Amino acid sequence: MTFTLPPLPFEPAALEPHMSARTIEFHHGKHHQAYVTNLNALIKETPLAKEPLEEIIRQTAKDDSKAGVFNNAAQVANHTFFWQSLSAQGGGEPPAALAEKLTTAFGSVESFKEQFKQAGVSQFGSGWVWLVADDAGTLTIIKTGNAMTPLTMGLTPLVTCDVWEHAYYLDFQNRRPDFLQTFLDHLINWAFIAENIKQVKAGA
Ligand code: MN3
Repeated sequence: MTFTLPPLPFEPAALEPHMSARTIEFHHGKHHQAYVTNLNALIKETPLAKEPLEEIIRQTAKDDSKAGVFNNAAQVANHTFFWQSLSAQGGGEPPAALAEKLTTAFGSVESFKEQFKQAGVSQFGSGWVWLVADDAGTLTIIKTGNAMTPLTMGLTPLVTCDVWEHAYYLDFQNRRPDFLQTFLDHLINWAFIAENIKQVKAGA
């Protein structure tokens, strides 16, 4: 199949002043689009062209000869997930049931935010920071380099923040910690996390 750029789940200016329309337009319209275009070119007239996106990611994850396909396919999926991780109504306090789960896993909501920020700050170079669940429903924070995704690690992603420089350079220049703090305080989509927890096998 030919992949297309999924539309944003919000208007480009909806997240201002926390994330500018200019950042969103470049990030979605140029970067995310480029991954889609590259992926389509790489799988054209190959057996992978018949497969859904997640299957392409799984099939190419451990095959060095398919690194280009993996990187572009995973980046298509990672970005689609990232846009859903953001909300104009995001940030602030999580709903009570989710706050309880975060407190069980991390000690407190504040401690979750600190640990998530620290993981993002300490990711050397480009990558992603994730809240994930394992099959037992245990919540953990992980960071991944470049295009790497928890989908190939047997983990269910619950939320992500993109820490590639292109995600924040126009708004924050080199200040990745400030970008992560803004994500956690104003943009993180708690409702999306709560919805994703329901998909975990253990039911969390
Ligand atoms: Mn990006």
